[in-house]
Amino acid sequence: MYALIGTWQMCLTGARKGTALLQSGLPAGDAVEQAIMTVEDEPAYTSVGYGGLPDSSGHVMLDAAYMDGRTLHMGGIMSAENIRNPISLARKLCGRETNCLLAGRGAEQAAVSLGLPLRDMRTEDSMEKWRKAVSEEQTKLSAYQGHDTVCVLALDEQGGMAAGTSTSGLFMKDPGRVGDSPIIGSGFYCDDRYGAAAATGLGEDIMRGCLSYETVSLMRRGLSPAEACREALASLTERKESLGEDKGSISLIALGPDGAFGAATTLPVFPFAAGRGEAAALYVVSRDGPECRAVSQEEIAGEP
Ligand code: SD4
Repeated sequence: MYALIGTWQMCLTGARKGTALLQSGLPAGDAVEQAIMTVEDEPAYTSVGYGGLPDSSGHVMLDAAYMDGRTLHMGGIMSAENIRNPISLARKLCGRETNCLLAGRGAEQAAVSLGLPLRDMRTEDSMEKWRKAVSEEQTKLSAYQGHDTVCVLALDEQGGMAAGTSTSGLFMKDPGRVGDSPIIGSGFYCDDRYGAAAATGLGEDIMRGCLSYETVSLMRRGLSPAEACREALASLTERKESLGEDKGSISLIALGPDGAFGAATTLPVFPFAAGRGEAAALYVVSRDGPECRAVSQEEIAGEP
């Protein structure tokens, strides 16, 4: 059985490429990398890769990670500029005994020494949005304003699992700000004995609950991927509410070693792409009802 799940509607084309690779017997890592690269290369998706939205100083700074569920090795980059495909660099760093998580200039230098292409990730459109935000003195930062992380989890026919994330983080973030996406246990986790999980939303909140590790840990204790997502999310949001905070903007996806998938969200609608033994299709889950359901593209037109 092969399976794949990825965050947001923007992931659908990449997710379909990923499920096609899995169907042809390729490893989970290839499917994760291909699915995420497809989103990174598309400038219309302004939250990931090329055309990503800049930080407050006008630089597109990227966070990404990759984890191999067989070895528990991870690789990642954070606050890194000019990396054409952050997921590919993260995957290449995975497996190193040391120096697997690189920040800033070091990540850029690693891309060069590993023979990966660099690219100016700014587009006219992304710089226009930045200039407008500067002129309007925009200071409030929030997730989900056209700003979402692509997270992909895959299971291959051999039982191997992998997880990946890629994002340009919050629009107008402070220079050097890092979210959950390259942080193991928060933005992603993958252990092919129990399953994989990943998060999108406000990284500062996601990290408080180590939500991806928590989700996999609940799967280890026997919860289904959907139950584990709901339980991990509820435990953090209840705690936040007990502190007088709102639930925040958080969504979780998870995949089990049997190919079962699930998701949970604090949003009215959280779209994702998934396929179990078949090509990926679109699904949604809502904070108002726990069940994930298949939807058509028309039904969720206008959603991220
Ligand atoms: C971050 N989690 O940098 C990312 C952003 C995101 O929906 O996923 N926004 O905090």
